[in-house]
Amino acid sequence: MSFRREAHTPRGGPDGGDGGSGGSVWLVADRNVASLLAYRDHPHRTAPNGNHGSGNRKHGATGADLLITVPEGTVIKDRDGTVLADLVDHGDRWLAAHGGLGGKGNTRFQSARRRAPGFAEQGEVGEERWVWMELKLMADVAIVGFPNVGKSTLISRMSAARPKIADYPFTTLEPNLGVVRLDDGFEMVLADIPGLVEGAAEGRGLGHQFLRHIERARVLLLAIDLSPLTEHDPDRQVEVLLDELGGYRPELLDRERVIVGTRADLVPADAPRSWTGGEVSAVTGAGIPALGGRLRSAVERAREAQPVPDAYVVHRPAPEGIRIERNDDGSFEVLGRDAARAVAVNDLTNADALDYVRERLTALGVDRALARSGARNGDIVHISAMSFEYENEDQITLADEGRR
Ligand SMILES: Nc1nc2c(ncn2[C@@H]2O[C@H](COP(=O)(O)OP(=O)(O)OP(=O)(O)O)[C@@H](O)[C@H]2O)c(=O)[nH]1
Ligand SMILES: [Mg+2]
Repeated sequence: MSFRREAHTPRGGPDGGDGGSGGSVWLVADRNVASLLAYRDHPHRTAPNGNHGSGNRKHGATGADLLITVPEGTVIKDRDGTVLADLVDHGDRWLAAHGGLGGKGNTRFQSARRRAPGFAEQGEVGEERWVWMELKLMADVAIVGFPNVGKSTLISRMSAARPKIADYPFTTLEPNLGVVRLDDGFEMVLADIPGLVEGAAEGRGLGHQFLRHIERARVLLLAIDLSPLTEHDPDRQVEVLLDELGGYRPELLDRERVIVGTRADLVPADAPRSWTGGEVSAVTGAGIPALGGRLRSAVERAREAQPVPDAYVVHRPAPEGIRIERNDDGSFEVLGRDAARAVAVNDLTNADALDYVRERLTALGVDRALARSGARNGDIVHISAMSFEYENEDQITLADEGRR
């Protein structure tokens, strides 16, 4: 609230500008985010307030929207499990909490009857809510290899996943997922899947069941056993694996791929070595950082190459109009954004302000709605932080007529 003050105009008119609206909080799907871990550590996110309006009809600046990124495939639910939004593809966004509208400056309340409004509208309180986020994981990298080559050991070394590890084939019967987090915060999801055998494409071993899980991965990591314990030498393993992948779906051969030799510590120091594909030992940790770097590059390439789908905004219908509820103590509650705004003036001891509130509530039909809900003269009515006694002139008239 402000009035113009100049030396030669002692009683200047109102000149308070509007307050700026608060920023909203949006959740945005981003394919470069792989987990919701950041929200476990920092669950509270707040968009900035708008600024106050000021004299000289200056409007306050709007608070910037806060865009927070979540992985593709994040499902958003409320407390009771109702799905609010499903952010499937890169760019999909959902308005999680609406910033409050800025209040109108006193300039806006000037009228023929109200020359010098001595009140201004309060800014609306921004929305505040808890949401539950759940991630339907999609693997960036699927680890493909013969049984018992150390796939599960590798994922347990690179992520927090703790799959069963044992020295026999087909220890892993279901895919295991793990989030790999590099030092600079880069994240990718690794999938450890059951071992593949020759003839898998025709259904041998765990066959199609596991190949299905590979289909959606962006990058294939071929884990090739370098240890002398294996049936096929490394080059033959690569050959068979590629044959099986191609036999199942030829396009899998066009997928980004990284090849790495595993169990490198089991190779005798004096053995002749022909393998040049890079190697790791999940036991000693040798080669693990380098493998992380190679996978990262491949994942980044694959994410970039993926077409950006048409992003869409997930809408939720805004509550409209006003609603009346009865409290346990018999008082009435008037709910609804418009009603709350009508009473949000900064000074309710100001007669002009009260006049304005009355006008607005009547225009919104609050009187009629209260009457329909059975309000009687003298009942207490709450709107936001304001309370008043219900008083309906029609009722009084009716009562008077009744007595006559
Ligand atoms: N020395 C050594 N042993 C390893 C290494 N990685 C895995 N192993 C051992 O190799 C065996 C098989 O490891 P897993 O990780 O279960 O192999 P897998 O490829 O997941 O096997 P399946 O799930 O059956 O397909 C276990 O006994 C591991 O301890 C390694 O880098 N060095
Ligand atoms: Mg395994």
